[in-house]
Amino acid sequence: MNNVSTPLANEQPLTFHAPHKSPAAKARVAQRVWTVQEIKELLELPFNDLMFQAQTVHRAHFDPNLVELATLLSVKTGGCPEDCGYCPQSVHFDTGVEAGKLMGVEAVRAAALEAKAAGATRFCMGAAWRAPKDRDVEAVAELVKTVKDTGLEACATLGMLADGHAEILRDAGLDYYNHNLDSAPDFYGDVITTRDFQDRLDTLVRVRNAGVSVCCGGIVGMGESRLQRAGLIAELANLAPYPESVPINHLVKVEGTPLANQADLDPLEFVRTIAVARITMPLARVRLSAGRQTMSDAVQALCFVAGANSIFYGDKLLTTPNPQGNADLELFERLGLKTGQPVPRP
Ligand code: SAM
Ligand code: DTB
Ligand code: SF4
Repeated sequence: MNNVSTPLANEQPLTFHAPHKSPAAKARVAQRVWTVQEIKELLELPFNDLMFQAQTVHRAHFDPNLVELATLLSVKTGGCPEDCGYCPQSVHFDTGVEAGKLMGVEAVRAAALEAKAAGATRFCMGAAWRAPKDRDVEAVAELVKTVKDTGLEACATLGMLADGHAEILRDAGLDYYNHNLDSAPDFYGDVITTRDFQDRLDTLVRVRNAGVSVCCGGIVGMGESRLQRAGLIAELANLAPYPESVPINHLVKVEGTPLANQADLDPLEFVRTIAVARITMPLARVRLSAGRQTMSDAVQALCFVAGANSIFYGDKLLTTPNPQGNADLELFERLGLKTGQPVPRP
């Protein structure tokens, strides 16, 4: 288990030096500090009470029937030197994912235009790097400009950033940088040994200081305890300010990874985690992220009741399948959901 030094709920949180675009900051909303215990108590509420609270918070801040469609593209696949136990793109595991080179501008433009035509408003490019080199960041900056030219919001997830990288991406027009905390600090070392929790926090500070919006969430269903799920949400909610965008992924079990045979999590526990993310980060876009392929329509519907207002849309995540776009649009029709960019009410 790694030693981590992260801000606990009642300690001084991370300091940010630059102006940022956080809705909480714009609205000058004082941010509450959450203890892990308080969050665990939320997770343990009777299900109806939890849904009611989450839906009440959601309705106070957002149109409850508006959901964002974000499309993913793996712009650099596989061959990653990190050993994240869930990830099919790590060189440490034999998963059949082939390593590729960074995609070019024209292929990315075509994928972004296709996503836009299908109704997406956000385009997220993922790269299987531990940390991009300077020349990688320059190349991705060109891809960001290409995505922005299509009129879509641009997001990228490239691994750990060094000083100056976030500024280059910001200047190219990047709206969000995705960098997940992934698990509670006291579970992190059980899943990843090649970096520690503090490395993740350091990159988040760089992103925030550059004025790029933060997309940061985690994965549930990796064998963590409920207390550790509360620990993950506490870390996210106590970032100051908390992320503008919070992807809650359900583990996608991939053959060849150490977590391939992980026992199933009760789907209602996943719904509870979404609800608690909504309650503790009321102005964030909370994304029902990876794992929908094996989730029933009813569980997904409960996630929207719990306050999820974003999904990954398109038949592929990075390397694994996602529901077909038309199946998602049919589900939205049945639920009376509209698609668009959720913006918190003033
Ligand atoms: N290499 C970069 C990094 O780790 O930050 C960016 C790409 S990485 C694939 C982005 C995120 O995908 C991870 O932080 C993790 O949350 C998610 N992810 C990867 N494999 C997953 C899986 N099998 N199930 C659910 N989420 C997964
Ligand atoms: C996030 O939180 N989930 C996405 C995105 N950010 C980059 C990735 C999910 C990956 C699922 C496994 C795969 O398809 O390789
Ligand atoms: Fe590499 Fe990211 Fe996969 Fe970890 S999650 S192995 S850092 S691509």
